[in-house]
Amino acid sequence: MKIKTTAAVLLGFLAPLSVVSAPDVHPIIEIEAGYFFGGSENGKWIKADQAAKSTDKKTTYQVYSLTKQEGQITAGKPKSVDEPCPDTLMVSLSSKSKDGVVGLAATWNALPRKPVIADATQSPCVEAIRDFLKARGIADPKVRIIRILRVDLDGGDEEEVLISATNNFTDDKSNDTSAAPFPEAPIQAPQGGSYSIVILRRVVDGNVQTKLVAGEVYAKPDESAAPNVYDLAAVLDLNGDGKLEVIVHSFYYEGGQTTIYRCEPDKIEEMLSVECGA
Ligand SMILES: [Ca+2]
Ligand SMILES: [Ca+2]
Repeated sequence: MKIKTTAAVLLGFLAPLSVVSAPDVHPIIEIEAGYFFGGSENGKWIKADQAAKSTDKKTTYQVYSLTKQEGQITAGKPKSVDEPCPDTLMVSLSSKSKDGVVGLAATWNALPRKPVIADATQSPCVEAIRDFLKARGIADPKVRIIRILRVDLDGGDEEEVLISATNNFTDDKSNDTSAAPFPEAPIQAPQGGSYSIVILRRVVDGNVQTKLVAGEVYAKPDESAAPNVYDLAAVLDLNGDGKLEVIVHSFYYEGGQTTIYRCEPDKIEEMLSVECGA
């Protein structure tokens, strides 16, 4: 009887210490390989090595694809990928997810406004890509749009438009402006006129503004370059501030990278990124 009382008193005394040490970090993972981006805490972005310290042994992530929530997945604590990328952290996932792109351990809805995949032959978008490439030095651009996504990123009145376009003149025979199949990363150095870009169009002060989120444009051939293909992977609110970030996946013939961009009207900035390549 006496021993029991002592134990209870001791536990009551120790309990508050463990509660104080639990931080409110919301980790983010890439689903395909299990790479660990880091996370956010009260809306602030936390880098991977820092966020990994406050991740539990077992974490439940909400899985999101390009257009919807795909259920949940659990994962262990992040560990180094080791060779060839010891600086990248990864988790082992409880199951596979076919369409899942990003996992987020948080209670807020990361898709408060659903993106809509639009017809990739829309002429204002084709014109916008043509003008963008001309301004980057390609005299007669061969416009090849892969995807057009409409979504209100900031929760204002206007919808924004995201466009991914890639033309590396590889051997698929799709014509200039039709919805092209998803391209492979070429092994050859880029020809002049090659590009792979993700563009954001939004209305700012009554005018349509066109900005590069990520990509590469080769006005001239470049023998030293291994061209990357850039794809619009997801559009999610990953830090809980109500604004959607744009997630871009890029890859070349022996590696890849996935990056979370914050897209404000005045500035597009990289927040967190994971990568691995040979
Ligand atoms: Ca908007
Ligand atoms: Ca956000």
